[in-house]
Amino acid sequence: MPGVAGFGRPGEPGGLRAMAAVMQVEFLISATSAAQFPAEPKPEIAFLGRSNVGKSSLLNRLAGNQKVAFTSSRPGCTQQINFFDLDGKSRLVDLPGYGYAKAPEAIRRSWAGFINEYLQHRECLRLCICLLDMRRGWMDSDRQLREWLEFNHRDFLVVATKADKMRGVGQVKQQVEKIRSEVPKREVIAVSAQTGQGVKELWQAIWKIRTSQ
Ligand SMILES: Nc1nc2c(ncn2[C@@H]2O[C@H](COP(=O)(O)OP(=O)(O)OP(=O)(O)O)[C@@H](O)[C@H]2O)c(=O)[nH]1
Ligand SMILES: [Mg+2]
Repeated sequence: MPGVAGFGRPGEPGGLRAMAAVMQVEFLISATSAAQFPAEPKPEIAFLGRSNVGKSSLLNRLAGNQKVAFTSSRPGCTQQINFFDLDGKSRLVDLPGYGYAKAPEAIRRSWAGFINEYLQHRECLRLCICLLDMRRGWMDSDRQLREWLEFNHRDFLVVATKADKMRGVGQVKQQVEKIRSEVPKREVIAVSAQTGQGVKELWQAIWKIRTSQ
């Protein structure tokens, strides 16, 4: 069932709200190898981050709180690359998380293989959304990913998740500044899949990519 991407309260002004009312997010395919990636080239926006950081939950929130992607409190929930159609014009891509130490070695190696294949060779990948748990900030595996993206000239922005777990606005600001200090030239957006905080800003960033083609 497609999710209608929505945010904001009735009566809120602005084109973004109108845009949200017409954007459809619909599951397309779960891929475990490059051969299964959708063939038709459309701009793709990928969600990257450690296991359990909240990639799939954020995608559901973007889809107007519909359960288009599976989520779990157990790390390692997403084990395929999941493609979602965005209004027939672009795609959202939910990737398995990294840094899940308990996953068997063979599984970790196979994930690394096809994630690498996707990130390295996918020509229609336009934007990587790198998620960090706001409580933890940058961890070594996140830094490795960041360096890899920079080296490979992949465009990315940083999203700090689970803002609702902070003690108020002051702590959110403090954590975001700490995260931003390592990427001063990048956009950093604080979000909560639970409350919807930051979803509008994230849609704006995605919209820019979709319309810059
Ligand atoms: N409080 C709170 N919990 C969240 C938020 N986002 C995700 N969670 C919880 O964090 C856990 C992991 O969420 P997922 O969305 O499955 O995480 P993921 O990054 O997709 O994980 P993998 O698929 O294992 O890589 C779940 O228990 C979610 O309910 C948030 O914004 N606030
Ligand atoms: Mg997931």
